[in-house]
Amino acid sequence: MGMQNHLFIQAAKAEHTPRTPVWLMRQAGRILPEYRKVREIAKDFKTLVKTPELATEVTIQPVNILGVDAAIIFSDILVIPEAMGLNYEMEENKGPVFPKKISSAKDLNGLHVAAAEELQYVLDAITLTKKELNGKVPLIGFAGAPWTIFSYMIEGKGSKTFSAAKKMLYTQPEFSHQLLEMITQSTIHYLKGQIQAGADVIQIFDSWAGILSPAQYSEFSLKYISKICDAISQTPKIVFAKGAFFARAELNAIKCDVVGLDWNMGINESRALLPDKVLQGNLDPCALYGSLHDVKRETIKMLEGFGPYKHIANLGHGLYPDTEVDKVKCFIDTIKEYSVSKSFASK
Ligand code: 1CP
Repeated sequence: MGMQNHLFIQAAKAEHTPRTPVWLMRQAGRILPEYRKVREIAKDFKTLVKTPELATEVTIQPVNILGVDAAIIFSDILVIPEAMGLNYEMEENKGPVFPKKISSAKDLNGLHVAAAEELQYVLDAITLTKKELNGKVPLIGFAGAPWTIFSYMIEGKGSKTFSAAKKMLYTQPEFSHQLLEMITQSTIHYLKGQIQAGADVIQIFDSWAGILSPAQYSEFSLKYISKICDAISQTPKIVFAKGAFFARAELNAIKCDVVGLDWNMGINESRALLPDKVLQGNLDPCALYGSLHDVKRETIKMLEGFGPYKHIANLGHGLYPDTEVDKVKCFIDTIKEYSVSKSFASK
């Protein structure tokens, strides 16, 4: 089955493309009224994630409605702790909560390294999505970075400071490494399973990278992301480490193809620190609150900053839920039109 739109995969492999490809983090399930309809049918988030037909439907919605150049499988990063033995609940309008959390080494007794088959519902959703996409655009598989997953397992929910998780790094470093290693091995199994099921590219989300010091980041996060990248060679890999501006030189040295930038990371500076990587990003999601005129101007500014080569257009973090659909379309259309009008192919 041939792929009709390879722009995203080509760009992820640092090949020249006729225009810059675009997709958005959190493009499924945040802003589309069509999503909310499916969500109502499913009743709750976890049922939606665990029903391949419904997960497939919401994965494909942004491809058809917004015209993005890649789909990302509808799931959550927190399926990994659940597969390891730590169940999560998704509270309406609040986010994830773990009824039990990990507080000490003895809690590791209830956990195991997950096998890919324990997340068969995600793998089935990937297989079905690939079939339904029928080669229209590539499909991105994903997982949380071990540090970000660790943070939720220790805190039991989201946090502004993640101070309980950080306390663990300071007070129980050995135990922290033990748990991070279990998450890493589970994630390797899971991502390999996703690739076998049909994922064309994988992205690792380190959403809470920016709350660690540079030294802690190397020791407790990057080391494990690097292990995952070393273990996976079948597809291009994207690493998005939100807030880890201080780790860009080190990110250049790990075995990934693409590095996601947030809006605090300057483009020229990032090019200099990441000469071997394709860059993804990095418009501030809040820029989409502006008028259509403003969105267009900010998007063009971003495109001019990156230039035509080694760039995948995206936001600097996930879309916010109250973003208007026409602003998102304007962002996407501006990228598609701009690239063509500038004859990127001749560069
Ligand atoms: O009921 C609902 O619809 C709940 C909202 C929701 C959705 C749609 C959550 C709860 N997760 C998701 C899906 C999701 N999560 C995807 C699907 C594909 C896509 O649209 O991109 C992806 C890639 C994620 C990844 C995810 N989940 C991250 C990493 C990306 C990021 O934004 O930093 C994180 C940190 C989570 C945890 C999570 N899940 C949901 C919420 C509200 C949160 C954040 C909680 C917090 O602030 O700590």
